Amino acid sequence: MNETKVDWEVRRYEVGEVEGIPLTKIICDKWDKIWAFQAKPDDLLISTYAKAGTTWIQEIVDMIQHDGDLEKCKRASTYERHPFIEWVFHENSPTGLDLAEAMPSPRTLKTHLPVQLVPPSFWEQNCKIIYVARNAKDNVVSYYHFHRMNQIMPEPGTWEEFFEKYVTGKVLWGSWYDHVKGWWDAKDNHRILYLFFEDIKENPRREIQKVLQFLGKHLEKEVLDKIIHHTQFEVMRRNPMANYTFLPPEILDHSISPFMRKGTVGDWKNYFTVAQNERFDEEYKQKMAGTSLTFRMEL
Ligand code: PPS
Repeated sequence: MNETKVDWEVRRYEVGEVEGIPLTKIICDKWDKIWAFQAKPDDLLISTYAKAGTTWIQEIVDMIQHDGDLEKCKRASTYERHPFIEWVFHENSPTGLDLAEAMPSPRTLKTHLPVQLVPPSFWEQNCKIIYVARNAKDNVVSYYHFHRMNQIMPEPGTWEEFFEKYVTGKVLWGSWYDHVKGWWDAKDNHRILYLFFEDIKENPRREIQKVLQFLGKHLEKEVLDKIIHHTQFEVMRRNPMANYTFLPPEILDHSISPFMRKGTVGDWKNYFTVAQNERFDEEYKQKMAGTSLTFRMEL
């Protein structure tokens, strides 16, 4: 990937806001262009709150689109295969928009934007969208470790400090609660397949079949078996085109915490204190009151 060869400027991002949602300042500065992004009817958008299983579903979708052809899926890194529409590394590297605009159709794109910030052309063009949600407790643990290893994310502080920022929505891309609920409501009016990390973990075959159906594809059992194998945690962890070792170590320091860290459900139990868990459950009840959306925190 060419832009990895540029002189990376490694410093932690400043944070700004778009309509009350914390985003990196460099994204806020380019917001008008991002909002004006022109989606095409055959674009597929993969949307998630950060650390909800984005890379996992990206690999599953890519394998499906390429009929299980491993070599084709190794043609480029996750970042290049599926442009991250709102992302801006720094001034001198191509933005997610640049990569998307340079890509021939049909394109598969990635976003972490809350539903109200998705560029309107995606709705106008009636694009298909796959959303993956992950339970908040595992999500916050994963996000914390990602901030530790990613040298350009804002400083996470201690686990206790990060936990507070997360539950109050003061992290990049904003409140987990608003994100998962906003997309949940949107699925009733748009072409959105809403999946759960926990379900994919529990039964990848069943969930991949949902993706196949949504994409209008049929694959032979052997191909499906191959996709299930190739997209399991242990295999993806060793795939240099999917495990984020393709970014320079100055940015992602896997020795602090690997990008492919554990890939499990219930790891939060190793981090939440009893007091944090009580506080979390109390707040969770209030914030999730009135929604039909439910999560499993363990399998
Ligand atoms: S990002 O930076 O937002 O795109 O990160 P994202 O890919 O959404 O989330 C990373 C977490 O997903 C886990 N992961 C997987 N789990 C199970 N199986 C597979 N194949 C898989 N691929 C990625 C990854 O390990 C991160 O979770 P944690 O809990 O930190 O391990």
